[in-house]
This record gives sequence, C-alpha cells and structure tokens, in this order.
Amino acid sequence: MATSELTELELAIEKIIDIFITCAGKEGRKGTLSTSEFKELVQLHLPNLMKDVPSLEEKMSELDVNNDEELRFGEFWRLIGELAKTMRREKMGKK
Ligand SMILES: [Ca+2]
Repeated sequence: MATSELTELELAIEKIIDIFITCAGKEGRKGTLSTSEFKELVQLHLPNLMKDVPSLEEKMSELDVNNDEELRFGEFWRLIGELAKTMRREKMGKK
C-alpha cells in the first residue's frame, strides 16, 4: 500500500474490502462469504440499505452467479454496485 495518506474515497474503498475480508474469514473458505457470513455482514454493515430486501437467501442466490453457494469478492461487489446506484438515484430524486 502507498505510504502517503489515503483520500476519503480511497479509504471508503478500503473499508469495503476490509469488511468483506473480516466477514469472509469467519468460517469455511477464507476468501468467500458463506450464507451465514453474508447474513451477518448485511445485519452488521448494511441494515439500512438492505432493509427492504424480503429474503437474504434469495438475494444471495441472485448474487451467486457461479452457484457455489459462496460469494466471492466480485459477486459481493455487484451488490455494492446495486446499492450505490439505488442510493444515488434516491439522492438525485430528493434534490
Ligand atoms: Ca459464488
């Protein structure tokens, strides 16, 4: 990692990665989220943005494009992209 201080945006990206690594490392394969790790991540870190998702199991299988019942970082990143798009839309709508 660079030695100079990270910007706010860089820190935000790093934070997403850190949370993924911490949650993914709790059980099973270290680099992917199991269903329970995914649920815990959502409950702890995305309770507001994900509150309207009726079923986390369904959301998980929608994101799990290679169907191995684990979320790799790329699959998780898709969720972040979706949430970011929704958040941006809501912000634009409010102004
Ligand atoms: Ca997967």
